Amino acid sequence: GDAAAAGPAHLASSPAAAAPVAASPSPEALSPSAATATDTAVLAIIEAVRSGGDRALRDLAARFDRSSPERLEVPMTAARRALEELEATDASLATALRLAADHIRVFAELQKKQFTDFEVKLEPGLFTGQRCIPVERAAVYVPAGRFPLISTVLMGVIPAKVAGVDELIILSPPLEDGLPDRRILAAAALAGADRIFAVGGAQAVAAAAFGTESVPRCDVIVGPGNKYVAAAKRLLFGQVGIDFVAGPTDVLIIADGTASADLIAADMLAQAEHDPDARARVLVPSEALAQAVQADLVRRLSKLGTADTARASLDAGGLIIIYETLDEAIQIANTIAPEHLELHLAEPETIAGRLRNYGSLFIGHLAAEVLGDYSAGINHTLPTSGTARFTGGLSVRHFIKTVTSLRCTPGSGFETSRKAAAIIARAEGLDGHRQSAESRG
Ligand code: HSO
Ligand code: ZN
Repeated sequence: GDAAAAGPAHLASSPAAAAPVAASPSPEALSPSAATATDTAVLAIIEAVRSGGDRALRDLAARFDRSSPERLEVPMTAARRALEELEATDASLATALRLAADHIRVFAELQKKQFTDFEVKLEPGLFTGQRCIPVERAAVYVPAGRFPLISTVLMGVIPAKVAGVDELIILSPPLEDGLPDRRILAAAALAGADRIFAVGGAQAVAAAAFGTESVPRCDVIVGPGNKYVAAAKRLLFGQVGIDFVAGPTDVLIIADGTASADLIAADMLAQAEHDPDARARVLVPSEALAQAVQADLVRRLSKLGTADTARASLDAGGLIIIYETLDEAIQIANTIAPEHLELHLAEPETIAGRLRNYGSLFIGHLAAEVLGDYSAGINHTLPTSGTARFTGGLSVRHFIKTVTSLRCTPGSGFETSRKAAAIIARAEGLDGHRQSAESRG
């Protein structure tokens, strides 16, 4: 099909004849190529934190954050006080957060049910088992750059606590007063976080990976962040577990003739306003709908509080693509592997089964991504930059290890397995293995 104009008309992105059917571009932080400038800077930060501990954290905060607090740990009493203040001063936000938290918790509890322990007798004398063990300590990184992502606290903390993590810590950059955003603190108390640290950036990831005098060493670190945070997670993976390496957020909408141009524009802008690097794209069946979306984008941009960022994003990579057949649209969606995939279709269920690469699927005209971002119960920490090809979003599974066990008793199954082991060991030339198996005869 043809690719129509990108972004609002007055932003004059080039109408490309060749449809951009390539996978989402890999941002620098995801690139496996040689060390980038970001990597080099982050490696220096990692090394500083590893060798310098708290002192390095304070130095780095003085360089990169809005303040450098002497005391890195924020007492939970401060978070509980922030929650009480929120209840008093903005009861509707407190109530909305509680409703969101309830939905996220119910959903996470259902996910948890899929993790079951078992031991099965494969053969007489041969018992194999699985146990699902939560990690001891996990960290949720909560960015506070462009916007304070209050909802990200709920999305990280609740699945971890439902998974059964003993200690869940939050890491978030300090504001001018040395504390993270009050609403982040309130959400942390509401979600059930155990400890909070006013530490941000790549240094926060390094602190949780190694441990410092103040910050305890964590087994897993999850959550979104800028390219420095993303690079730190990628570079420290192996030393510590991570959810995935997050890049800029993106949405793809598949529309048909029943779609509302205005709702498409609204949803594209809800994505574009996150970041100039955020990507909002729509697949439409007709030139007429493409023009209508274009017009609605322009109209909505003129009264959008975050228009500057949204316009920058649409200018850089907003796309309205005209498809010929729904099959083609499905193929494009599977190639792009969007973080969020919205189906503005009369009968979305008929194609849902053929879509395979996405972080979250939003089915039908009413299922706006923003409900998933905040309050519907599904997680908003999702694979970006085409990584939905190989992973889903944050869930209880990121906080649970599936470990296995073997128990043997005298019996025919034990005997045949033992003899097979000896034969395979001989073939591999591993004489010690063979002897270990044969010695049990
Ligand atoms: N769309 C973001 C999540 C978010 N939106 C947080 C608003 N707050 C990435 O999925
Ligand atoms: Zn969002």
